[in-house]
Amino acid sequence: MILHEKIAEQLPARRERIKSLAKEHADVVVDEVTVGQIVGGMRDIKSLLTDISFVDPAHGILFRGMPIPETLKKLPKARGGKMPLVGGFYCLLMVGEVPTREQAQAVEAEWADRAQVPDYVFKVLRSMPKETHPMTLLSQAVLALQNESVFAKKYHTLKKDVYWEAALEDSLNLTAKLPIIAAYIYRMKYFGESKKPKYNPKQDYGMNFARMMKVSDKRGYAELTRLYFILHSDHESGNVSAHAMHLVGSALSDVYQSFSAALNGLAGPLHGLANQEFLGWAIDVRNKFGGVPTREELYKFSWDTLNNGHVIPGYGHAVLRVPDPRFMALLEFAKKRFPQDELVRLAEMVFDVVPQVLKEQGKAKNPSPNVDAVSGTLQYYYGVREFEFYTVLFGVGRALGVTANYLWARALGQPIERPKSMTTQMLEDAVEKAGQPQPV
Ligand code: NMX
Ligand code: MLT
Repeated sequence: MILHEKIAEQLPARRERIKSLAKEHADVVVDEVTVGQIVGGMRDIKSLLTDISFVDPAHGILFRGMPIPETLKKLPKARGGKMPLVGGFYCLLMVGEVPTREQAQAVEAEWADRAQVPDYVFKVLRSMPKETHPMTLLSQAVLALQNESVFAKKYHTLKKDVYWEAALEDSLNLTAKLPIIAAYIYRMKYFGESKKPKYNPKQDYGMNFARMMKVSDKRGYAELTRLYFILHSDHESGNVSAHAMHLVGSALSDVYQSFSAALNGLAGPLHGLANQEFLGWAIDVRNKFGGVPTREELYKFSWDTLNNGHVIPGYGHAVLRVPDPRFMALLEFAKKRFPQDELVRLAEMVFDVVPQVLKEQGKAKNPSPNVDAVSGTLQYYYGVREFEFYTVLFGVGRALGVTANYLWARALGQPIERPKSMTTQMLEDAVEKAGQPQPV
């Protein structure tokens, strides 16, 4: 299998580099920690190791060193489309090389072979109350699948240096099954259907998902799906979902247990749920003004949101200091295909007005949009109008990045994560020692 071969080939050199850093250069200082960072959510503390992606505050995401336009350009494309095969992108994340078409198709074929979901998973989903949030359903389905974990089953017989092989099996199995589970949740929850979606090995990952969702591809939903999964895959390791995956995985919990935890973090309104929140906010604007409002009306509406103590969803970021290039890529997709759509025009106007409002308020360090300020708008255009479902789509994409990280963490023998905590008194003592007046 292509991923197995490539990773095995790269491993000796990668392990040597980590060994050398850990043994010979362990005392080199790369960062220092301030009281503000400890009190303020560990912001910007450089303390995680990954080679899968990096977020440059001024330029945004780099997947294996490549910005979005280069990534989309270089990867082999899906048949009849302009967007890359998701299988090729997964290969890039996993092994750090742009794959050939054959290699990309080999990953797609791996997924097709593994695309069966055991009946008990669907049973778990059907047994839940109707109003259960789709992110809860997705997380439960993933946790139910833990029963299938190759890593968990073999754990007692495996030596540490081959953990990654079982992790790769679990990663491929999970990512193969997720589109089926997500589409099942969608059709079950919103259309009352209980028929299990069937993966077609002749179609790629993106087209399979579009078809299983029963969203017509006439206007290019499979293309959006490919782009959507790629853009949402990874955002370095410190964001809540990636970090949750890494943290739980560091206890040698398997891919399913770790990813279920990641999804629970993604389900928070300050993280992945913001796509649902943004679209709800945009629809409120549209309903209140009977369409796209004037700039003045939107300006006042935005201030009212802030004055009522709410955040403006889809705006701001903990790391980025420019408009999120994922937002720009999705907006470009929409403007090329359906520029006149009312919600696209509204998203553009929000992009024009809200940064000014946030700057005037003077609190947000980054007044620009993040990926969530337009992603739901595109889904809505294609007929996926159930906002609550949008974070599930984020989750299917996020699995690609966090499983690649999980795999390399096991391959490189990354240890259990265990930062040190301090008491308030200890921080006050540190302030005093630094010669600053004691806080009240
Ligand atoms: N609307 C109103 N206030 C905001 C916003 C916003 N969009 N963004 C930041 N602020 C406030 C923030 O609440 C904080 O206020 P306070 O001092 O009263 O606690 C202040 O500005 C400083 O926050 P920052 O340091 O700029 O941002 P932080 O790193 O703490 O948080 C987010 C980052 C993304 C959580 C924050 O910008 C936010 O809540 N945005 C809206 C929700 C959102 O879009 N989340 C999705 C993030 C991307 N994703 O997909 O995960
Ligand atoms: C993400 O994609 O995880 C979000 O943009 C949040 C982050 O990077 O902090």
